[in-house]
Amino acid sequence: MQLIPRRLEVTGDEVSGSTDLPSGSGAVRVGPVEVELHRRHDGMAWSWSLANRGDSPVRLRGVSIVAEVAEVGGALRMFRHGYQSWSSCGVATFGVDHDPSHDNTTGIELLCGAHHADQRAARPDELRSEAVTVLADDRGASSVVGFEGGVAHDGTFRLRRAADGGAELWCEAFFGGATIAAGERRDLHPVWAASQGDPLELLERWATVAGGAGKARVSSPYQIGWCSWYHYFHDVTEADLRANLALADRWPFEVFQLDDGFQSAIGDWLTTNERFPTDLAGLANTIASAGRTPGLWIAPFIVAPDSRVATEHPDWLAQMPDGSGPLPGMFNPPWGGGMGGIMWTLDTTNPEVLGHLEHVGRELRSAGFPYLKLDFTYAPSFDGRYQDPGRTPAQRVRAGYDAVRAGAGDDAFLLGCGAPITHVVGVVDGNRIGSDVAPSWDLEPGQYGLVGYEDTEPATLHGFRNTLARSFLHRRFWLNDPDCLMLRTDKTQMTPEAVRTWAHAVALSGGMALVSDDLALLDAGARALLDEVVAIGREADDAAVAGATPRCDDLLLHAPPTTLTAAGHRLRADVGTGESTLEQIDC
Ligand code: 9PG
Repeated sequence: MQLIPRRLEVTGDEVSGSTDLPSGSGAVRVGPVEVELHRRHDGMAWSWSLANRGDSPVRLRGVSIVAEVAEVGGALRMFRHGYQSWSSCGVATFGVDHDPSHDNTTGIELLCGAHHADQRAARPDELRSEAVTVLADDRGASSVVGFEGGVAHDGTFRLRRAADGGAELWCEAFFGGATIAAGERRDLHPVWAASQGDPLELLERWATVAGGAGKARVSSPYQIGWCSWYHYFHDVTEADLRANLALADRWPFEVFQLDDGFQSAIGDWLTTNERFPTDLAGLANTIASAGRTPGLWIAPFIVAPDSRVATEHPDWLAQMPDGSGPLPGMFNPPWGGGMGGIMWTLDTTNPEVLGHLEHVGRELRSAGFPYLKLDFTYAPSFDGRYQDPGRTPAQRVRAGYDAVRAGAGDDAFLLGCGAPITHVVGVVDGNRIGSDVAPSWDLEPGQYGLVGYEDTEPATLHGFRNTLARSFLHRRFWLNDPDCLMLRTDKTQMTPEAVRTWAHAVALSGGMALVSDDLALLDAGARALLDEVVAIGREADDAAVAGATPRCDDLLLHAPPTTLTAAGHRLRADVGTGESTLEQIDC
C-alpha cells in the first residue's frame, strides 16, 4: 500500500475547487485562497500555510491534501480516532463500515457535532478519523498519518472512494466556516506521516511529536481519587459527600472530587443548591481538613436558559447559524433549566465571556479547589454565530480552556472531559479518553438511544474500548483518565468478572485510578482490587513516563480490541461477556 499525494482541495462558502500539488515546495491557488506547501522527508509529510489573496473575506470549511491510496492488498482498514473524550475509537473496513453520521436517524446534527470536527454528515462511502489515522491492508502494509497539533484548527481524515473506483485519503485542515480576512495568512498544523515499521510504534511516535509541539502537560503525579458521579449521579447530597469522606480514612485517595449535582444551575458554578447547605469554600475546607485534595466538576461552556449567567448576559450566548436563537450545547433533561433540558453555549470568542470563565476558575481556586474537571467542553465547536467569526472551532474551545486555566492558576490540576482531543493538549493535566462507564458491562440492545452513536453511551465496555485504543496517549498528551473504576458488587449489574476486567484495564493503562462507589458498599475484596490496580498502575505509569506506554496488539485487527500489555502483565478480555484473563509475562 502506498499513499501518493495527488491534489489540493479547498471547500468553503465563497470558494470551492481543487488544484495540483507542487512536486516539492511551492504555492498553489484555488480562487483567492493561496496555499503554500513544503514537502518534507516522507511523501505524505507536509508543512503548509494558507492566505487569502483576494480583497474580501472568505469563509473556509476546509483545505485538504488528497492522496491516492495505491496498491492495496485485500481489504483496506482504517483506525478511526474519535473527536472528543467520549467518541469511539477503533478500526473499520473501507467499503463495509460507514461513518456513524450516516446512521444518525435521530436527525440531530449536533449529535454529529459532538463526535466529529465537522458536524455535517459524511458522504455515504466515507470513513472519518480525527487528528490521526492508520491505514492497513491485508498484506501487512500500513501508513500512519496525523496532524502535529490541533489548537489552530482540527485535522480530519476522510477515506473516500475515488473517481476511478479506488480509495483516496483526504487530510483536511478543518476550519468550520471561520472567516479568513482579505490579506490574512495562517500557518497550518503540519501533516506527519510514516509508513516504515510497526504501526503501533508509529502511532506512539506521532503522539510524541504532537504532544511535544503542543507543550503537553505530562508531569503530574499518578492520581488516585474518589468521584461522586457513578453511584449518586445527579442526586448527590452534602450528606453523601460527608459520609464517604468519613469512610475514606481506610482508602488511599489523594483527590476527593464532587461531580455534577452541587450547583444551583448549569452555568452558575459558584453557588450550591438546596442539597448542599454549605457553600463551596466550606465544602473544600471539609475535604481538605480530611487530608484530601478538593476536586470539583463544572461544565464551563454551557449554561441553563434560566441560570443567572444566561438571564443576566444574553449577549454572551453563541447563536444558531441562521440567527434564530441561542445555540444549544447539550440536551440533558435532568438538568432542567427551563427549556426541558436544552442548554445554551457560551460564545468563547467574546472577551467578556473569557473574563467570566477566568473569574470562575479563580473563584473556585480561591474557594479551595485546585482540581477541576471541565466537562461538556466540545460545545463551542458547534457551527454557529460567534462574535469573532474568524476563530475556528478549535480556537473557540481552546480559548475557553485557556481562560479557566488563567483563573485557576498554572499549578491547578485541570481534567478535560467531553474534550476535543487535540484542542486541549498543553492546557489540561489529565483528560478523559473514553465514554462514561456505568454499573453494567454493556447495554441491552433495546436500551440504546443514540442511533449511529450507540458506542458512546454509558457502558463499561465503551470505556474499556477507548482505554485500550488510546493507551498510547498517556503521558504524551496528558495523564489518561480511563474513567472511574466500578468496584462495587452490590447495586450494580456488573458481574464480579467484569469488575475485575475493567479494574485490570485501568491498571495496565497506567491512567488515573478513581473510585466512584458509595464506600459503604465496598468490602475487603474491593479494597484489595484497588490496591492491585494501584500497584500495577504505578508500574505502568512509570514505564509510560520513561516512554514505554501499554501496547494494544489487536488495535488494528478488529473493534473493539481485546488485549493490553503493560507492566509485565497481559490482559485478554472477552468483550461479549466482560470476562478476562490476566497473565504475567516476561518483558
Ligand atoms: C455529569 C457527568 C459525569 C461524567 C461525564 C459526563 O449524553 N449525555 O446525556 C451525557 C450525560 C452525561 C455524561 C456524558 C453524556 O457524562 O463524562 O463523568 O461528570 O457528565 O453530568
